[in-house]
Amino acid sequence: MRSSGGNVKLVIVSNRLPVSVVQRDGAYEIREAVGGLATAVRSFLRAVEGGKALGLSEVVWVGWSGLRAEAETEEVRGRLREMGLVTVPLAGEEVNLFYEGFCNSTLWPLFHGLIVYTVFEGRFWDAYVRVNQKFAEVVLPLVEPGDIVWVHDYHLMLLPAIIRDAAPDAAVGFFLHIPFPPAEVFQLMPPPWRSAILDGVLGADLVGFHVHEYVNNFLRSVAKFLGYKAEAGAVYAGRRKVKVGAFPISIDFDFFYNSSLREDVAAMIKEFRQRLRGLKIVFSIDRLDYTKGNLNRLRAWERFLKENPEWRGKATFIMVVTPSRTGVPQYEAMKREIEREVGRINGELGEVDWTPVVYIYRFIPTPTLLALYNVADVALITPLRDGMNLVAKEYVASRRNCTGVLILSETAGAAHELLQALIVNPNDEGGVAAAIKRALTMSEEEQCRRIEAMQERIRQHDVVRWAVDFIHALAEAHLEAQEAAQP
Ligand code: GDG
Repeated sequence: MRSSGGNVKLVIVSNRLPVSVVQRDGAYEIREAVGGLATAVRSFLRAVEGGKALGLSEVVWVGWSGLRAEAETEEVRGRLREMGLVTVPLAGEEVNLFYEGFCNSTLWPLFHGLIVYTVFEGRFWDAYVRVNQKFAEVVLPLVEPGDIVWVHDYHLMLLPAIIRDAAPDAAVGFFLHIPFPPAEVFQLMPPPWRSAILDGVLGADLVGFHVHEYVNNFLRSVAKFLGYKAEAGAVYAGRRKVKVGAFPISIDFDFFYNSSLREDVAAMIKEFRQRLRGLKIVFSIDRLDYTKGNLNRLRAWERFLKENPEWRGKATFIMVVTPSRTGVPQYEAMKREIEREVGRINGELGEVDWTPVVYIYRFIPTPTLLALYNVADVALITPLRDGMNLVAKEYVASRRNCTGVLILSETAGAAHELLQALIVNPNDEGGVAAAIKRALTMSEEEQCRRIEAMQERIRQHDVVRWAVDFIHALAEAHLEAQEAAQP
């Protein structure tokens, strides 16, 4: 990699661009995309002034726009290009088989350990191979020797090896935003696919995961299924050495910490407080997804209210669910089940002047989200499994007044860092109900002690540190690999 102040370009590659393009009444609207990856990488780029602060000459982001290829016009491509975004057009069939198929019906559930949801279909795999190749065809013409290519997430696990073969002088990094499962779970994947996936990822100079547990799972799979030597943060693949490490993703701490100082947010906080009339607020927000544990959460809330009737009328659970992956059948079914449960609980326990669960199913604007983080007395974050979970960090960072309690699943990556949260098992209904009670009755002194300690952790390990640490480690790994390749 060229050293500093030069003309090193950073090419970020992810399945989705950080914007969504939607077609409405013949016109195209470009909106910010929801989701952890887009939020994190966008915050990092904002903080480093689009890469200038790191001495990068240019940052280009390659991904799918969300439009079917048929609908993507030259005008849209031009508008995106001006924003540094290059699209990979996907045809309707590819969206079905690659995105909704292999990505969201095979890799997503398997990697989260939800084996019963996992579908293994040859035509999904074939589409995965084709689309990874298609991404390579868009990425490769942009890459010059010395550039950095940073490939993100489970949609593109074959891409690092394709890029390495065609552009050996580029530094290639891969980061997985979801858990890497234990080898016994990964073993369920048909052998030719699982070997191709591991070899694909190992095309990178550096492979990053959120926490050590995923690093170890990956190293075990590599040793078990490929027979490579894998130890102490590295894989020896023939003559190549690939570095593997933990890089916990994070948030723009100051953005959340300072949110209550913003006029628009402050006004909304005041309005919410008036409208909520002293009710204690328990809050959660997630994309609609079976990994996020909304049903378990609702049942734990119900159990809390049944076991502690004195809290009825005094606390409300605001559960925001953001539409996501609307084309995958399990998601539609889960939405219906959440709606049924919310209706049942409100019907059984509600009063004319009190609703046990306030359920919001739509995307909420960022200022509203910031205001909700500020008014929530408790954040109830109970995914069944989650790579990291940025919402937990955002809530903690928003609590400038040093109050608030975070209840967090032990099965979220964030639990490895946010040690002062009330840690629960999402399937332990009684344990979650007890944690809610403990949170609602915790002294302000204890709340502050816990919040401060967690804020310190996030302040020190923010999103810029995540990305900069990764990019520096990548530069080093690439240099080492180049030296090792010298005859
Ligand atoms: C994946 C991994 C990992 C959500 N709804 C709204 C909204 N959001 C924002 C949140 C947060 C982000 O989206 C969600 O991030 P998470 O990390 O919680 O979850 P995933 O989308 O599943 O992300 C995850 C992450 O990648 C990063 O590596 O942590 O484990 O699954 O920033 O605030 N934002 C607004 N309105 C919404 O309605 N404004």
